[in-house]
Amino acid sequence: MGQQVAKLCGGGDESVKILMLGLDNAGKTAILYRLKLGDVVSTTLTVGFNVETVAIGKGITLTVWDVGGQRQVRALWRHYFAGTQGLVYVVDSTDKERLPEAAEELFRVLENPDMSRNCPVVVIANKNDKHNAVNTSEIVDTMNLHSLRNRKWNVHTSSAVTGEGIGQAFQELGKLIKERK
Ligand SMILES: Nc1nc2c(ncn2[C@@H]2O[C@H](COP(=O)(O)OP(=O)(O)O)[C@@H](O)[C@H]2O)c(=O)[nH]1
Ligand SMILES: [Mg+2]
Repeated sequence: MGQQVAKLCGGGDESVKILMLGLDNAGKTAILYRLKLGDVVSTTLTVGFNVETVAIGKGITLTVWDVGGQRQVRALWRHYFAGTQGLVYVVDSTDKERLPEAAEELFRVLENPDMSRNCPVVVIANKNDKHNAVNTSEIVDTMNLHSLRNRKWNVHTSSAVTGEGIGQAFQELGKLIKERK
C-alpha cells in the first residue's frame, strides 16, 4: 500500500510532507503498520512527545504524533508544521466522549500559523469494525467540521484491524493535495 500512497500523494521530484495526528489510542500507530511502509522510526524528543516517521517512496515523509495533553510540548509542533502538504487526523469513532477533545485539538493544530491554510485535512473515523462506532455524520456534527471553511477536508471511515478504508482515505488525501496545486 505504501507505493500506492506514494503515487497518490505526488512525490518524485519534490518532497511531500504528510502529518498524521490524533489523540492517543485513536489508532495512528496501527494505521502506520497497516500501510506497510517499511521502517517506522520512533524518536522521543522529550517526555511525552513521541514522534514516528516513515518514508513513503521517494521524497515523501509521513510523521505521526499524539496531540492532546501536555501543553509544553506544543512548542515543538511548529517545526513539523512548516511545509506540510496534507494532514490525516485520526479519531477513535467508538470514543464518543472524547470527540469534543479530539475536535478541540484539531482546531488548535489548524490555527497554528505554521500550518498552511492550503493544507487539506482527511479525518479518519477509525475502529469502524466495532459495533459501537458512530457514523461519519455524527462525527462531522460533534466535531463541528463544517466550520472548516476555506480548507479542503473530508471524512473517511477505516479499520486498522481489517484494513478497510485506509487506502481510500489516503487516496482522498492525494486527490485533495493535487486539487490544491
Ligand atoms: N477494533 C479496532 N481496534 C483498533 C483499531 N485501530 C487501533 N486499534 C486498537 O486501539 C489501540 C490503540 O491503537 P494505536 O495504534 O496504538 O493508537 P495511537 O495511540 O493513535 O497510535 C490498540 O490496542 C489497537 O490495537 C481499529 O481500527 N479497530
Ligand atoms: Mg501511537
